[in-house]
Amino acid sequence: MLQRIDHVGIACRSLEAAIEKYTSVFGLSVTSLEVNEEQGVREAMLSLQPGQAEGSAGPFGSYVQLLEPLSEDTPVGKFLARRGEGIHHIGYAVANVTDALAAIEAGGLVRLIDARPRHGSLGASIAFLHPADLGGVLTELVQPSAGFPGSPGSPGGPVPGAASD
Ligand code: MC0
Repeated sequence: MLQRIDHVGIACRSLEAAIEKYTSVFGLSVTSLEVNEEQGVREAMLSLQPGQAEGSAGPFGSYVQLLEPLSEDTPVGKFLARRGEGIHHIGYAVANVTDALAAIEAGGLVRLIDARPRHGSLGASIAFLHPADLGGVLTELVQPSAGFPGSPGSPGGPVPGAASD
């Protein structure tokens, strides 16, 4: 079911400072900068594929995702207050997030945070699984957008089956 690590989500207090560090120390480039109101974050995706032009990581790239909370009363804001900066979650690519959620729910071992897919970075369709059932690791399922950078179409468009509320 899990195909690869799509991204590692890192909670930070200042998105600009974190971007500066990851670009200057590691030479990473910023693929996207987005505000996700539903998730309460400003976030940047930095491609881990060296030597590629910005925005062209393609469907098999993986990313560092830097997350700054929009307010204290958000998942990342509460995480920062409780634990400080650090790894917030791991996102795994799946072929179909709706199917993956159904299979995990049927297995009965892990609670779903999201019963239905939601909108994520780069136009992906995403859903979270509860960290209490996965050894303390907040886990995200990621179905990359068909309009992923490097493939036909454009990122950020509507995600089939994604919840709008
Ligand atoms: C909280 N806890 C975590 C955690 N956040 N454990 C591991 N990893 C995390 N990231 C633990 C706390 O330590 C605490 O454990 C317990 O969960 C309750 O903490 P809380 O602060 O009271 O938080 P809750 O219960 O209100 O919510 C926790 C929950 C929430 C994981 C359900 O953060 C959530 O719904 N997260 C999914 C959405 C999300 O994280 N969005 C931001 C990234 P103890 O043992 O002390 O009780 S959005 C994103 O990344 C998008 C843009 C994308 O990738 O495309």
